[in-house]
Amino acid sequence: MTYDLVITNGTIVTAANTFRADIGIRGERIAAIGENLNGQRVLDATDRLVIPGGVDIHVHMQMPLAPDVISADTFSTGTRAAALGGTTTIVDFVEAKGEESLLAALAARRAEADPQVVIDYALHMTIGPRDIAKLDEVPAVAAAGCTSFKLYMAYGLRLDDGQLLQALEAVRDVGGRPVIHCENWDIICTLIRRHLAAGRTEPRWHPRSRPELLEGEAAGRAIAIAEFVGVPLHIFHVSCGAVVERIRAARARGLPITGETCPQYLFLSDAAYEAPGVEGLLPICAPPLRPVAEQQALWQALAAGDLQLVTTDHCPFDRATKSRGLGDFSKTPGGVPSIEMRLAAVYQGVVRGLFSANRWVELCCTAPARLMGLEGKGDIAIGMDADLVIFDPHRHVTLSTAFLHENVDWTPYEGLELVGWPETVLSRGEVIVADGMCTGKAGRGRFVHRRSLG
Ligand code: DUC
Ligand code: ZN
Repeated sequence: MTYDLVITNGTIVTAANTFRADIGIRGERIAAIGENLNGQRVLDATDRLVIPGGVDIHVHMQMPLAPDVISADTFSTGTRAAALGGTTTIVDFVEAKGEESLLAALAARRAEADPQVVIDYALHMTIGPRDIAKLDEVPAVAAAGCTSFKLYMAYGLRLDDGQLLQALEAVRDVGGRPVIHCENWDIICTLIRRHLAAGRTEPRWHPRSRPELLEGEAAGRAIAIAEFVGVPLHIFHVSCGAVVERIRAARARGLPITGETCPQYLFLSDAAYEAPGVEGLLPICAPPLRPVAEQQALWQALAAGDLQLVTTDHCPFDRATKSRGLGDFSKTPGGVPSIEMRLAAVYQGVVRGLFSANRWVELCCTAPARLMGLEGKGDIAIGMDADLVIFDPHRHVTLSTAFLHENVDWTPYEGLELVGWPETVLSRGEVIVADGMCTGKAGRGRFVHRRSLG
């Protein structure tokens, strides 16, 4: 039996196991895992780890924040950077405009993404305050393969607690998965007003307007409402121990609550906001970067199972756009680029002896795929999509804007040294990254149609 492609001599790492075997690929799928497999094409993975393609369930490509402010990576540039970093599936967002129906917004977002994506993708449907009147569309949205729903407790899309209740009930009724941005918006607005009125306009006042304690409070409130409704809840971009504690306590009571953190919270701190001029504005994101002690709490939570996965919240803006916040930090578009470095970044937990390579795969590939119902993704088994990464665990890289491929003129990780980097990346059996180049064609990626959870 000859396979289209065989990966040989590698160490396969899944969330559950580590073992030596060849992988035989036929067409788009894994067809065999065994010894001495024959392939028309053979990739030698000697001294390399072979893992499932990364799954990043929180990214914002070409996201419009205002008519003239849009996140800098298109679906084309962003998925190319993702692929080069070993990510083969992303989940982005749909936001309906005004009175636009949710289904029309889904179709429009797919029309933007489909011709551009290099890797496979799915979409979360955002339910903002104007969408509460459209909740009768939620079953049709789920039937269209969009089974997760984004809820905000901050920004213009913020839902009040009554609206949160209604949205969570609608998502529960279709067996969907709500995902949520937890912050206390009323207090943030009051603190920002107070700081600006007192002339405190520099970026160092950004984290002081969005306290850890109240990110924890918002998460606790969201968990309580979800418990009351009887629906699972996934908490986005956990930045601090105050939220970890809420998640841990809820899970200890058997509630289906999950949480993620992101590389920016694991590697950066609020000291970055002290830099002068636009440099201090660049790392503005929400929740904000926290004191360095919180990094330890987050790494520990990943190791202990109190946080279940790592995403990026990839949402880059170039320096010129970020400089809108000069003289008023609150006018800075929020978001940082992380999509390309995520897999290698989390591997540092293995390098530092904090958790196993299996846990790394679980955090970056398997858990996100399972949570989001991305069938065929996030694992290495016969019948799964042949989304695979040959990872060089020994390569030393120093991150820089020049090294990375995100469509921005800066990176918050300039000079960060990592051990381990993806070498070869396959998406549905096609080699799309080799020798540091992405050769996957725009539009080859597919929308992943998901089923409801229950
Ligand atoms: N936070 C950010 O910093 N950017 C994108 C959206 C978000 O919630
Ligand atoms: Zn986000």
